[in-house]
Amino acid sequence: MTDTVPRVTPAPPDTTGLEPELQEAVTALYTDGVVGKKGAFSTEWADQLREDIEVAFAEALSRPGGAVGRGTKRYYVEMHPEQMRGWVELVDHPWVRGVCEAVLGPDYQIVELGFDVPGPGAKDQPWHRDFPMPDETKETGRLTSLAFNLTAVDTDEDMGPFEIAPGTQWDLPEGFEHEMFPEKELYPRFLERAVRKYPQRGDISARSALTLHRGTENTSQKSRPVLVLGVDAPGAGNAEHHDMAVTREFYDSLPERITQHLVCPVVDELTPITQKHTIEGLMMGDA
Ligand SMILES: O=C(O)CCC(=O)C(=O)O
Repeated sequence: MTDTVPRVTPAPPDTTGLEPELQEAVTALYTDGVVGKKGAFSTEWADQLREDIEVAFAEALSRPGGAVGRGTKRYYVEMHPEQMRGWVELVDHPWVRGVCEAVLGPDYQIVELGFDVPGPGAKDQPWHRDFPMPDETKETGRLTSLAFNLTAVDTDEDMGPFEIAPGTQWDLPEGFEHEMFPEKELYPRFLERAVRKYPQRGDISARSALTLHRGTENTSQKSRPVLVLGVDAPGAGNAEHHDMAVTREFYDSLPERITQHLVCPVVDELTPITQKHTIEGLMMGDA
């Protein structure tokens, strides 16, 4: 495939000495912009994740501003680590830790925990980035953040799978509304490259949120809840867009190798998160 659009020249970090699986992950993130690890967790672990998402989703829907629309029959909810029983295992998973460190450096910061719920009847989203390309990426060719996704259910063809256009993390945002939403004239470029993903319970993926992607039409009767863990390199600035917090008791129970990556407030009591109104909501419409 030829590249006719202006792009950033990628400058991947040195991976000498890393184990092959991590070298491959870094290469994939700098080429395709997405990489997966199958069966990182058990199906029971993923079922527990689904239960926790269901509880958090019901709670979020029960109050104003608890969930934000991301298009027809789609919601996004941000939550606190303590609302998910498997959070410690997730952030302590050797592949998650290894990929974060290899791509974002030893001082990476865990900044976001949330989930998307595309329900029955969800439509194709517009192709998008989750935020504009940071100047550092434009100027240096380095990725400064990662999004990890974990599906809470096995993904079937008719459930509106996640679709991604490999390599497009480097496209300069020319003709992108709000630097995140490419004009429709650019869609053929993404459709030509598009890959649909069918993750199963226990699988993890990591991607650059700059790689153009979208949720597709869900024609089934099933929801497809998917967890998002957002991680930054120091200075990437995404923490300020999130409201994640932990209690003192929880914080004190964590090993230092986890707390060293937490930049969120440590509080006496957790407050339910009111979702921020984002450009994504504006562009994708209400649920
Ligand atoms: O459907 C998905 O898996 C992702 C949805 C998404 O990208 C979004 O809501 O911003």
